[in-house]
Amino acid sequence: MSAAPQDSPVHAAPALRLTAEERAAFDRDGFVIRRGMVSPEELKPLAEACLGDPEIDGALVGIADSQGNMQEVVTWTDLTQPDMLSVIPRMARFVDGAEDLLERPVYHWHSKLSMKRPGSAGRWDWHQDYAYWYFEGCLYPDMLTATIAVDRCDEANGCLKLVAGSHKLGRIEHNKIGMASGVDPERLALIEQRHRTVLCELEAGDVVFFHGNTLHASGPNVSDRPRTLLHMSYNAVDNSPFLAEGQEHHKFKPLVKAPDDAMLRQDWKTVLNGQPFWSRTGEASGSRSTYGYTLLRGARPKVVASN
Ligand SMILES: O=C(O)CCC(=O)C(=O)O
Repeated sequence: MSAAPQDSPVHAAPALRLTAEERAAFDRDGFVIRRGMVSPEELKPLAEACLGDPEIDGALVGIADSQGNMQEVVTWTDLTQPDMLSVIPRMARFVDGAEDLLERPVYHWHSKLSMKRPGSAGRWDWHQDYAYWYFEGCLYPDMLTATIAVDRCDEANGCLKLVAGSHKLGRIEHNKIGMASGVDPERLALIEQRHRTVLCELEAGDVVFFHGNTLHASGPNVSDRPRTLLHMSYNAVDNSPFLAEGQEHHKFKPLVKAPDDAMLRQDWKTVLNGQPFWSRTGEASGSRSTYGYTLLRGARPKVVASN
């Protein structure tokens, strides 16, 4: 992997920059969708890797939704590895998009592959991401996520749902709901009377940028197709967590942008097996995080080749 030369700052190609209209839509709705931001050719290695290794090197963990059904994710913060998953979140089009929307420099907060197997019942209950990031020490909600649809996502396989304009509600209290946590259903019903809920149906390669306070959820996968989203979250550089302990992985670290042809050139040494995932930190199945999420199945220990 080659880092960008210091004397030639990397910027997304003009065609990949968000337009003034797109930035206005994000300010109004709390999200904006850019169709085809990743071409089929660019997406191929990631899509193939996810299909070929749906356990993501054994690191995928199962988390309960409010009703105790499992959804599966793997999360990472470090982007210094020679691995595909360290390169994609550094690509200029996503970083520039985040900076254009937040109107200041950003760094990588964390990324996640969120996977729903065919016929899986797990859903994401309604929540704002900043409701959790607040407790991780960020003073401002100036954070967002750029999500790449790795597969086509529609209602049947559990696409994202977003409440337009909900980022203007500020941070909403989240409570424990069953085995998970989320927005109080009574408050949600009132919000839904005033705001439009949008089914975020995406073709593979479409990207949605959504604000840290935008309410979102997703349903079960009742189809015979997998549903994989790559969520890449960014924080404003001046909003690094103030907590002295426990948030070292989320503190500001300079982000070296990768050129926009990195996916085309497959500018990595390993695909899915070089990344230090959080899920390897060994929480016990059945444990409940401070946020109210219950871990149903931990990651498998990493198999180290012996020779
Ligand atoms: O992937 C999804 O359906 C939603 C994931 C999500 O909301 C989250 O990770 O906070």
